[in-house]
Amino acid sequence: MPFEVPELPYDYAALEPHIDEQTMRLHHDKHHQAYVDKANAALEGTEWADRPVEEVLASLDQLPEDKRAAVRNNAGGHANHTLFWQIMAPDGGGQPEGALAEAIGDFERFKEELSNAAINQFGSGWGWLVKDGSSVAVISTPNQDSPLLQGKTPLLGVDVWEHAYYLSYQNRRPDYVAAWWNVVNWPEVARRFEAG
Ligand code: MN3
Repeated sequence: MPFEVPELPYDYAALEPHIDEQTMRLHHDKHHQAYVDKANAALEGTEWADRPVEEVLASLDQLPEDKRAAVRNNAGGHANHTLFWQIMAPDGGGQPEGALAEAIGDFERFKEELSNAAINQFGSGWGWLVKDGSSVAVISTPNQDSPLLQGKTPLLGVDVWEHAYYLSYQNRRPDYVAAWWNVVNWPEVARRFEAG
C-alpha cells in the first residue's frame, strides 16, 4: 500500500498558543502530503513500494541509485512528520518519567542540549533525541534526513524548517523551540523508548 498521511491525533488548533492552527493545517495537509506524494511517485513500480517507511530508509543504499535522493528527502519527510504529530499533544510538556527519564539524566541539561542542536541546525532540518544502542543521544540532521539513515531510532524530534514556525514566530526560531517544549507528549516518547 502506498504511504498515506496519518490523521492528526488532535484538532488543528489543539496545540495553540504554542503552535497555531494555520501552521498545523498547512504543515500537515500540504507539506506532509507533498512528501507522501513524492515518495510514492519515486517508489511506484519498485519492489520497495509496499515496504514500511522505516525499512525503506534503513535500506536506502539498496535502492536504485536514481531513486535514492527522492526517497531520502520524501520518505524521510514522511517518517519524520508521522513521528512529529505523535510526539506532540495538547496536554504535553513537563518531564519524562521512568526508564526514559533515567536514560536522559539531567533534564535541564538535556533540554538545553536539544534546544541548541535545533536552533543551531543551519538552514532546514531537525533536532532529535534518538536511541543509539542501549543509550540515548541528541543529534541534529539537515533537510529531511531521518536518524534511521544512521541506524539510530528517533524518539523525539523538533522540526526547524521555517514552514513549522514562520507564521507565528517569523525569524525567531529560539522562541518556537522554547514554546515547543510545552507540547511534547512524553508518554509517547517513553513508549517509543521502551519499544525501540
Ligand atoms: Mn515540516
